[in-house]
Amino acid sequence: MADLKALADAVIKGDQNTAMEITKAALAEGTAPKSVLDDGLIAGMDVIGARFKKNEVYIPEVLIAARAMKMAMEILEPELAKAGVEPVGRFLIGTVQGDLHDIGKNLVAMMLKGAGFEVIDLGVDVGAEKFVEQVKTAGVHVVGMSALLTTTMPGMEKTLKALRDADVAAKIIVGGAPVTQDYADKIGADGYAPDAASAVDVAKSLVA
Ligand code: B1M
Repeated sequence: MADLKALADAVIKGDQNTAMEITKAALAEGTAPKSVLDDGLIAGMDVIGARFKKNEVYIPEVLIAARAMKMAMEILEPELAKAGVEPVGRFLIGTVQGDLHDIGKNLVAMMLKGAGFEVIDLGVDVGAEKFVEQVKTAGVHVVGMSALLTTTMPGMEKTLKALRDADVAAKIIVGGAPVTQDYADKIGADGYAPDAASAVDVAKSLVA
């Protein structure tokens, strides 16, 4: 019987080889792909997310854990698709127009994937029109916008207005170093998260 607790531990330690081996072994012996995902990989990333929030681990540990999860996911994904397992939700993310910072945005994307979301990453310098076009075509549940510059924050308000004007049902989350809950409230966002682990919590609550 595959040890999914050991799989979670391998993700927590960022041990990609062990994570891949256990994933392969679990599938070979008939463990349900959804169980490998929920009880192994996501369980491990949940622990990393909680520790990151409490400042018990830092960005490098999160990136290493996310990398181990990603490697195991490459083995697991085809089996999840065969089994018809749906993602928790579809999340569209991008850094707003004029802004080239992507380290935090990438971290948010990794943590969301770690929590079972399908993530569409539009990259950096994303204009309102592109957000709207993608939300309309990709069946998105949550839109996430990141900004690191006070000068690009108004791009969030502009994009949010364009999304509301386009009458899309997707919920909208904003974040990034200069962004605050007050600002999110002021522009009418559905959610704000100060860090990547909180972004996962907010996204989960919005799709629940
Ligand atoms: Co720039 N930069 N930068 N920069 N840069 C800052 C942001 C700055 C604070 C530095 C400073 O002056 N002290 C300052 C902004 C000042 C301001 O507006 N308040 C600044 C500036 C001015 C600039 C330029 C204008 C500099 C210039 O050219 N004169 C220029 C702008 C370029 C542009 O975007 N058009 C510029 C360029 C760059 C680099 C390209 C050199 C590089 C970016 C590389 C990259 O991202 N690929 C860079 C960097 C690295 C920084 C600092 C040093 C680090 C940012 C970072 O990655 N932090 C930064 C100073 C600092 O923060 N110490 C600075 C780590 C990252 C994990 O944190 O992105 O905050 P962060 O993400 C967090 C949370 O904010 C949150 O979760 C993450 C982790 O938990 N989060 C979200 C982020 N997005 C979220 C979305 C969510 C939810 C949570 O929901 C969707």
